[in-house]
Amino acid sequence: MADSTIYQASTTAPVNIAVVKYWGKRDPKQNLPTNSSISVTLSQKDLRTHTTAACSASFPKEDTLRLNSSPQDVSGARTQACFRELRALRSAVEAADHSLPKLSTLPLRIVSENNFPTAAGLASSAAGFAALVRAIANLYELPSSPTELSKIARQGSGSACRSLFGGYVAWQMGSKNDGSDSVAVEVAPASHWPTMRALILVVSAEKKGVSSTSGMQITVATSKLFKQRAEVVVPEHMELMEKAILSKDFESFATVTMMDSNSFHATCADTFPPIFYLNDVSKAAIRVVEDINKKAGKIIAAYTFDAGPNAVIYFEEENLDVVAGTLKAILGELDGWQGNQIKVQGTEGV
Ligand code: 2P0
Repeated sequence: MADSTIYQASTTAPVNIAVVKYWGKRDPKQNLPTNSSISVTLSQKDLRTHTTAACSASFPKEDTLRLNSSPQDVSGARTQACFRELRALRSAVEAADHSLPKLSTLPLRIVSENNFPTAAGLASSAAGFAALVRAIANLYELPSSPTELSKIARQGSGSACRSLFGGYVAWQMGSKNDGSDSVAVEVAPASHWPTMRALILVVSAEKKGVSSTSGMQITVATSKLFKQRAEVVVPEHMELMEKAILSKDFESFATVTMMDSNSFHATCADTFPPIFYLNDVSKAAIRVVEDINKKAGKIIAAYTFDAGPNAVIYFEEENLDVVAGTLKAILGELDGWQGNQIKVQGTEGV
């Protein structure tokens, strides 16, 4: 009789918001980027994916994935790459120890839930693939480090490699063609800078018009500004950002964050046909942050925007009232206003 044991493991993964942005692939198949990036991991209390991975000989033969109760297509190259690589690692472990159950040959059943709206453009693919990879790695009891797993999560979605760590995380672009050095590493744990906060302004919860994957491909192919960004601007921003984080220099952190967001959206506007992710409310948020900083006489808040109109505002806890209060007073009638402070996620529990 076939063994009907169900093996399973669960995990959660947080959302990360880049302060030096990933935009452009030198190898679209493996998600190898044209530049390095740095992100801040947000608290799982507010934004996270919870995933359970299970396998059993009693399951139907096909691998399955449900996200927020809806069946998802797992036949895409990205999900398949994650399944394949994790199975290969488990298979090597099984080959070294014949007493272990042969989980690598069993069908997988993955169940994921986000505690935030998937459609809101809040980096759901980053938390999603990070949770999927770590849940299966836990199920297979793989000894892999987060940096090792980041190589697999990267193939699911580039930004997912950074969600395997808490705190401040760099994705080193690497230079090898096989992707073995394109990995995420910790710059500093959240505990290094415990006063850092993020505030999310959901300007629009609609799905974005141009997906990141196709948008960045058109940028690489058509924008002349892009080369300057990838080769000159980002390397400079990476160096300044790492220094700002390590020395907890908020003004420098904020300046680079805002300039890098602006540089990324400038290359989007320089794409042909142009890509516009910011709308009038996004631009109003930029002006409010500028006013807050002008009134304070120093930089106490920083805006950043990904591939959509929603703003993430970074600030230090002591400035919560003035930053959140001013933004709310001017923009607070928005449907998706999320005025709660969001802490930076610690490494513990990640
Ligand atoms: C980032 N973004 O660094 C940048 C900033 C959007 C703007 O990473 O094609 O969903 O799956 O590798 O990771 C969004 O791109 O793209 C992204 P794929 P991904 O966070």
